[in-house]
Amino acid sequence: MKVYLDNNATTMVDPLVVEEMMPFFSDIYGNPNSLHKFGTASHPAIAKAIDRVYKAVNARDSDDIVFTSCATESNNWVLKSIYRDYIVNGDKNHIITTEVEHPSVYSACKALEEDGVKVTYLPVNSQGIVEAHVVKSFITDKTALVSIMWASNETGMINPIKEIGEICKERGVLFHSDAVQAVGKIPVDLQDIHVDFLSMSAHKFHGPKGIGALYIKNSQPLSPLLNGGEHMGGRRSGTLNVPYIVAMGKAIELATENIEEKMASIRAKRDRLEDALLELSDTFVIGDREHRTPNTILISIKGVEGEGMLWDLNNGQIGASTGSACASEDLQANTVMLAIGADNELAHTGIRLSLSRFTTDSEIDYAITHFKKSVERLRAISSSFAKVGPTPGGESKECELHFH
Ligand code: C6P
Repeated sequence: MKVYLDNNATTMVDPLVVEEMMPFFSDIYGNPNSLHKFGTASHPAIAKAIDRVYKAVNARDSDDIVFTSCATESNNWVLKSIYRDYIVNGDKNHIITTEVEHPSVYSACKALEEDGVKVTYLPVNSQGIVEAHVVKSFITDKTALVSIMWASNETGMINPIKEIGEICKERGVLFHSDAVQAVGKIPVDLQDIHVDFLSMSAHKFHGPKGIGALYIKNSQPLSPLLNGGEHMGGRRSGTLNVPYIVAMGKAIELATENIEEKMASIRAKRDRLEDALLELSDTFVIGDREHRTPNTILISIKGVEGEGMLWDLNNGQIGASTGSACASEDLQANTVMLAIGADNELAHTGIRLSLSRFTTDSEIDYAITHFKKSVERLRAISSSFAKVGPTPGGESKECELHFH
């Protein structure tokens, strides 16, 4: 059996999504900006996709949605254009974000610091959540933007976006949320929650990689990141990727219809997996379940290095991760675990398990059995390595490993 538990990194494309996008490769392939029928034939499908996206997040208007190539682009667009519009060409100089953002926000902020922008990286509490009162205390008259992720890709912890949105509105500060790990996993209602800009990515909810969107409240002015033709009203130049746009529309509709039911089914499987893994000694999960996306577990297993565990799981046909996929090649410690105060050694024990609506009960059974065996095996190996060989008196001595 193969078990894919890395759905926060990416998801399988739903076959219904593939079916819907296929005609737009070889049948309806014209450039939508062309005036002939080959081009205009795709217009209804593009309009339908925009409608599906704006309705899925309960935005007010279809004009508020702009398609991009991915959430990395959406995030960079907001940060770099706010810099240009409000800092270079305005009287602001400050951006607030967090220590635990995805690199597409965090590294973009680091780059803006090199251009002279003052950036505050807010800490998180012991659950990995950014507290609203902390956001409030750092806003000044010079703050141009607050950028805080809706839910963490590493822990699944959900930030108090509604409260933060209210604070930003009250203080007249623009608010961006990277909602890549929220859209399609939990309800996102943009008429209930105040957000000026919101980033989404189709491959996190069973759409293809390489297509994302940016919600721009009331289509407010935001200078383009890419200069070029008049695509998407001149807001995002580049020939429209029609098959992927169609796919994103279908994927978001499928992910968000009856979302409460889908969440309950995923949560039941996640909780069963989590309960079983917590039966192992010296294990803990970051963050409570109440404030977590229903598909995610970030678990730490004392005495077991995350990378070793991944390797062992991989041998058993189970795909998991130690955290963000884009940081995993560097064998970095888990950034959220470091941010909540774990030492480097502990932060290397994190394993992220993330389910999807396609995860089955028998896959969970298989994962539980294999995971427990892996932990036993790896703990046995690490305790034999931790033994200092026989002393002249013939005794063995256990080395103390340092854990909090
Ligand atoms: N996180 C993970 O393993 P793209 O691929 O550019 O559409 O999305 C980037 C992105 C932005 N924000 C968040 C919160 C994300 O989780 C991701 C993608 C993957 O966690 C790959 S690094």
